[in-house]
Amino acid sequence: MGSKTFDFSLYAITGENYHPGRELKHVMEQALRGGADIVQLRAKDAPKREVLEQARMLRELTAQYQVPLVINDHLDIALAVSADGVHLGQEDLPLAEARAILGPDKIIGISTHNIAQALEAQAGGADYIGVGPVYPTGTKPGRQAVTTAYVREAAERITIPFVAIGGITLDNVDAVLEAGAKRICAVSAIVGSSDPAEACRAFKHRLREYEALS
Ligand code: 3NM
Repeated sequence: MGSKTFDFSLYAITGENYHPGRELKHVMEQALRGGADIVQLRAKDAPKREVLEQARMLRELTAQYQVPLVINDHLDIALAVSADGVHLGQEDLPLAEARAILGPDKIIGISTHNIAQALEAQAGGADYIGVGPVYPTGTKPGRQAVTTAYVREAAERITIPFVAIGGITLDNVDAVLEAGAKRICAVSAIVGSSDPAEACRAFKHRLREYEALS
């Protein structure tokens, strides 16, 4: 496990397809204004040069707001822009290799879709895990939803931070929080919103309400 300290409750991930005609910088700045407290650059289909430019821009922006920036998949880009870490899927570079390259101080997050993967990532020194997709989502089509049952299981058995992800909206977030999530992550419900700042404020409000109850 790394020695860094970081914490977050609302994790905003980029998704450019969701805001045609609106600049990535503008949309993510709104999310940060609304209270997103960690940002991930996720640009699965973009050419690498473009991802690098976006990463540079988001590095500057997230530094202004003093929140961590995580890069999906591209370790080289994370290093090139001095991002705080990377997020890796089950098919990406394995955690041990990523840790060997990045060292102890970078954040490494791992997507998990069942408790066995979660326990493996935790034992392997991940800094946080994603738990999802909780609900079916057009952002990752064709993937079986794990439902809030997996969120509940993670809440009982996982000791590192975990973030619930996948199809989470303001209409269903209460069920996710009730299942024990203390951190939530969204693409479409934030960047696809006509008012990302307001969407983030509303998510943060729900997160705080549940935190106060627990
Ligand atoms: N990872 P939205 S679900 C990027 O389960 C991603 O690991 C998932 O987008 C996982 O908030 C997902 O629009 C999509 O559903 C999240």
